[in-house]
Amino acid sequence: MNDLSNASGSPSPVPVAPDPERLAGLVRTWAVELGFSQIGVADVHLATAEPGLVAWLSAGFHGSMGYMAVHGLKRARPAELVPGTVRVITARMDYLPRDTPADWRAQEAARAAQPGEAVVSVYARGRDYHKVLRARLQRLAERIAAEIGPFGHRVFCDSAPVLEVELAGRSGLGWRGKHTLLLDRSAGSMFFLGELFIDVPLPVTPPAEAHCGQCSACLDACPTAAIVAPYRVDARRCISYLTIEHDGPIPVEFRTAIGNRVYGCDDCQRVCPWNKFAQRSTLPDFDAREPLRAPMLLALWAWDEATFLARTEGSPIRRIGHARWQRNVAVALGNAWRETGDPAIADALAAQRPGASALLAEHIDWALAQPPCSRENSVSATGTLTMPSSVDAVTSPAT
Ligand code: B12
Ligand code: SF4
Ligand code: SF4
Repeated sequence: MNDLSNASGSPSPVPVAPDPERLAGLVRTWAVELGFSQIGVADVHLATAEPGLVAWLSAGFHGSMGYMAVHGLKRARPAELVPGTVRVITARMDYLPRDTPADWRAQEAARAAQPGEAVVSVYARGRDYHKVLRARLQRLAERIAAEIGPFGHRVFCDSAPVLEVELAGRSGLGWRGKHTLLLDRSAGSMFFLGELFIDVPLPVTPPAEAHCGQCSACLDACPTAAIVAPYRVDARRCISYLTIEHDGPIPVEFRTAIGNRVYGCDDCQRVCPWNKFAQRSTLPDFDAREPLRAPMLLALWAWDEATFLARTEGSPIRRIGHARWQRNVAVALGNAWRETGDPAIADALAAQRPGASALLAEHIDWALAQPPCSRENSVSATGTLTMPSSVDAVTSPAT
């Protein structure tokens, strides 16, 4: 099996598929067998996407995601990234857990409004998608090789400078919504994207028609106004960036809006009318793991580093590390403290203040400084009316 980037020895001629149409049909069948919902074939000419990428970077919308800037326009030039590439097989895989109820969007909205509960983005409740998609794309490549012989290829899933949404859109996997994600009439947007760069000239598949129309639900719903205009996301404002990608303190201006989201955000997708049609995964991999299905904030706050590592084994959450995780939970607890006035929250925050890192200590202090709702009428994280047990913990956190 050749890897385009690692080809060694004398250059082999670009293989020509015996019958490109027939091969494309076979690839489609194998992809579905491997758990993909749809595949397309894109060419490698993304020149018209370059000005948008440049404008986004120039505006500084990537924030501290240095990896978005460092490769420059290579991100829009697949044949520069992997010489020899003439086509990109694009693939999408649905990720709603198999037991997702019909009213999942209403249930997610309800959870987001429960301050004592923690919300982990739906995509991150099961196995790390990078591993799932890459392994299955590799198996797809092996089946192609078994049919046509060795060919140049390389698989990607959110792992390299690749304009994944652009490639998928051009090859008909859906249209770009105003929130910038790809969506499809029969599948909404709750799917991941992956690619197989190949040196085989398969026939390209045409783009899909856009169906956002006059809708602006995603822009209106974004808690931090991160979708600054249709098709433009300022990542620095996005809760997904702030809770996952961003290291260091979360800017104070966004902390209240983060609410109880401790990892990622689904709001712009949850409100999208097309996600009525979002599909369940056919694989068990994305089933929600128990500690992340419907966690309470105080339970997550009690995780020490060893517990964090054990509970997030094989999950995408693991890569943010325990320090960022605690930072996120502290913000959510601050919001819960303000909303509920539940003294158990203030006590738990104060208990971790001694010995906290400078980063965490600052977030705990912020959380404890939130003006809690009326003490007389406060509702605890467990839903019962309550009175504070420790006002000291609120007004003078242990230092
Ligand atoms: C960086 C990144 C992020 C960043 C920035 C998001 C963004 N919109 O760029 C952050 C951390 C915020 C993020 C969040 C999320 N992400 Co993300 N992310 C990526 C990543 C790695 C690169 C995206 C990228 O190239 N951005 C660069 C900008 C330039 O691209 P763009 O926004 O698509 O913009 C195009 C146009 O809109 C236009 N444009 C944009 N801005 C501007 C500005 C001006 C002035 C002009 C003229 C034009 C213009 O030009 C661009 C080129 O055509 C991709 C994986 C990949 N390698 O592609 C995943 C990816 C896009 N993310 C994904 C997911 C699932 C998410 C989240 C839903 C996760 C979550 N639940 O928390 C959220 C959704 C937030 C959102 N509304 O975008 C999936 C999306 C799958 C799908 N159905 O589309 C991807 C494809 C990963 C994957 N392999 O599945 N993500
Ligand atoms: S993921 Fe959340 S914060 Fe980011 S753009 Fe969508 S709604 Fe806004
Ligand atoms: S919410 Fe509306 S505007 Fe946003 S992506 Fe969905 S259909 Fe398009």
